[in-house]
Amino acid sequence: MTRIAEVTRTTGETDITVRLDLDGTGACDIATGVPFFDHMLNAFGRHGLFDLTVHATGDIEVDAHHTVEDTGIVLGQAFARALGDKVGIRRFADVAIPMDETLVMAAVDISGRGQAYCDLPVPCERVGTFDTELAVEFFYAFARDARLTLHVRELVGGNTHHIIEAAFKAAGRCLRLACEHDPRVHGVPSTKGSL
Ligand SMILES: [Mn+2]
Repeated sequence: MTRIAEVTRTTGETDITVRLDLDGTGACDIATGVPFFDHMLNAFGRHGLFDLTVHATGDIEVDAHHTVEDTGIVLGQAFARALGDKVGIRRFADVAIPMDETLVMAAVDISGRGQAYCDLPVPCERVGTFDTELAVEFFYAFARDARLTLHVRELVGGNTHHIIEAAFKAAGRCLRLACEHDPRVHGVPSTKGSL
């Protein structure tokens, strides 16, 4: 069974297409018009071992807010669709990713309830042209539309680029583990029988 989804969403502010293969090899084709965000989505896909295409055009002449948040929405929708009935998945995972002096953890439950909890303080307001407060906006939008529970927590922070990149790597790796099939799991991994 392939776990692939393609979602396109067009609004007055953004036009976004995401193609996702949960069982890929980390092959990414990312173009959002926001260079640091491209770097983050590449890290997410590469370390999640997802094949991920993200093509976004947005009103970045205003700022990157709509583009980043709406990409989170569309990527979340693609995850929910690709996961399908969730039969045989691990469901839970947690990882901590170091980047030199920085250490960020992510924990996920493919719960069916979309919610993110982020504690990701950063010393700088910008990395390149990227407003650093947008990182958590992405995670909130993504988790809501993927209908999963995501915690992202900075354990030790230093450089702002490192903190945000470690968060995206941790989220990607964590989602890989939670979405993967566990051969010992039969059916949907919930005592309720559905997620
Ligand atoms: Mn980097």
